[in-house]
Amino acid sequence: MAETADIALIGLAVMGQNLILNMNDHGFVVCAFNRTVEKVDAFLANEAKGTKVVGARSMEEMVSKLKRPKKVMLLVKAGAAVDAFIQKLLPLLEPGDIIIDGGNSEYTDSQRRSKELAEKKILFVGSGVSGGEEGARYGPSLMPGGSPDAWPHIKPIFQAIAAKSDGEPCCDWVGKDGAGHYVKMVHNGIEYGDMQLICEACHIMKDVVGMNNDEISEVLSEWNKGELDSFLIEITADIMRYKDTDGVHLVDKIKDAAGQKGTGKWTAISALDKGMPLTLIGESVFARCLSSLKDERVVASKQLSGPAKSAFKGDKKQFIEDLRLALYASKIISYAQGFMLMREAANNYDWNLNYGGIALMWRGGCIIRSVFLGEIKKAFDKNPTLANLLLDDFFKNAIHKCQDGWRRVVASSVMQGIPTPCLSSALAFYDGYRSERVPANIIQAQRDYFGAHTYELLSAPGKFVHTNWTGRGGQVSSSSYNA
Ligand code: 2AM
Repeated sequence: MAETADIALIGLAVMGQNLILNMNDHGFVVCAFNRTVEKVDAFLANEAKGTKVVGARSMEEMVSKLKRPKKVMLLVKAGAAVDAFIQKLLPLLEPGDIIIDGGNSEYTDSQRRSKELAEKKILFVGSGVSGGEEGARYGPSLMPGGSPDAWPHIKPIFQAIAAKSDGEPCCDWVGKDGAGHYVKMVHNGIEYGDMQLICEACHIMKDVVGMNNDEISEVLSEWNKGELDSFLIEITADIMRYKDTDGVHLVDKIKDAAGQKGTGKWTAISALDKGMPLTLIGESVFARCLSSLKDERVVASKQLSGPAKSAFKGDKKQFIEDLRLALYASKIISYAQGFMLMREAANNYDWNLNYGGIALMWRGGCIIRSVFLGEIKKAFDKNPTLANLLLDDFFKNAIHKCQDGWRRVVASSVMQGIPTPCLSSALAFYDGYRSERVPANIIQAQRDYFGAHTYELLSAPGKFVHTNWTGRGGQVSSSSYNA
């Protein structure tokens, strides 16, 4: 059998099919395979008709068609299906061959697979793929991580098919073992935050200012021309003006209970594990949880009261500008937190993450693509070891410019009883982060009071002491218990 294919792709659901067609467009020969083999025939006879795509009816046939080092990309359901295919591939591959998992895998699975396959001298890549079906077909954001030796072999294919931003591919090497899937997970967490922030802005326009859907849509379209220019603002402007066949806005007919597949939750869990204050993404996940308690909310809405509704009295134009500033500032906080989490993960797992490169990977192709990410790229280009995005001059000045309006918006929402978990927790984070002193000294005193956990004096760093606060109890401090 002639070894003619540049890469094999297993998994012919929409994402897999579209990635194959994208690779084909860029001159690569792809061998397609699927567990249900009939789908290979159907794909070749339909979507891939007239292309250079070849098919295989068995894994052996698929592997025999590949050039060396053989590259096999999996686009199958995350979890057991990936491990099952890896096990079937192992006897068919040789040292130096490459397995790429492009599914929505947990980064811990990619860490494990990297290690297991390295022992067998197979190069493993776990790659985040973002941009949905459209992205996969015409240019996704790709976040590959794993065995660095695999990168030179897959780089030409990955960078060719990726989205481009100012001519540069939205794809670069992220780091070893699970780094690619970790960065993709944080991307999804940030996506949760961005979506919730936009929802809160729409809610405020509707219930604080009293605007209708078309007016909200116009404001979003206007915002999309400036600093907030992004895919999610753009589609939300479309959503707010979209009318159903009966002329009624479709968005008002949709049940207000948000679904989730888990990547936002994984990001928040990882932040808790690593002790990083990822407050905005955490709130966005909990906001979805609260929304899904629809039945309980219906009951509570009839019993729990809030402030009386009042007509908007202020300067509407000024308030909408304040809201834009509040959204922008909160977004800066969310990304600053996301990069804090990635930095901590990099420290934990010994990843050498390229933060500017990550911003560029997210700049185009993916759901959170925005002009704003170009500014993040610039900040890390200027200072690759930047400790926190908030300390970059551009973002520092932006927050300073935004904060008065941001505070007015949060205050008005609180007074009107409109929930703004992300806008307001972002502000609380900002005020905490910029505080030299926070009241955690009282927590330390409380812990020492009830549990003899000891505390450190400002005047004697590193020395932990216990006080017998009541004169009762002993002088003994707790050393073994640390909950
Ligand atoms: P299928 O077409 O044979 O169902 C998305 O679901 C892709 O993952 C499809 O290509 C699907 O194959 C594949 N897939 C889902 N679960 C799988 C499993 N347990 N083993 C192998 N492939 C699986």
